[in-house]
Amino acid sequence: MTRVMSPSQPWRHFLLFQVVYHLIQLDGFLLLDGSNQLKVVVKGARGLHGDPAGKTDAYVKVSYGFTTKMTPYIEENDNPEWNHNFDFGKVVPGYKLEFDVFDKDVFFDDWLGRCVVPVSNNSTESCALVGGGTLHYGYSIL
Ligand SMILES: [Ca+2]
Ligand SMILES: [Ca+2]
Repeated sequence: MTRVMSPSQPWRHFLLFQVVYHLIQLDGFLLLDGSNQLKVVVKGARGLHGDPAGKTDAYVKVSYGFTTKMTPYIEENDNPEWNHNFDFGKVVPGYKLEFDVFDKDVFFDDWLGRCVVPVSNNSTESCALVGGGTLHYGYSIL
């Protein structure tokens, strides 16, 4: 008597894993291979409150899709000026640009707030941070 092998549970999990993995890969590939050039500038911030004693040691993380970039941090300054340019290369439009502002500390950096903007055309903007203060930035997508 012949026994027909049916896919067992682990095998199905493996197939599902393969499908999800390739979808993630595809998304990453599309992001790299997009048609629009995205450039971002982190200008500066005003009125940050990162440290109870002393001034803020601020830096900004900028994310688009799966890509995250970071400014250097500026020591002891509640009004830092980065004027830092980021070239995200060719991207697929439609994602939101995220700016997260942090205060660098010895052990755990403080998160000071986030700005989230849908990317369309070119813009210079600012946004209020939950931790106090304002972030100034710009972007262009061509
Ligand atoms: Ca702090
Ligand atoms: Ca600090």
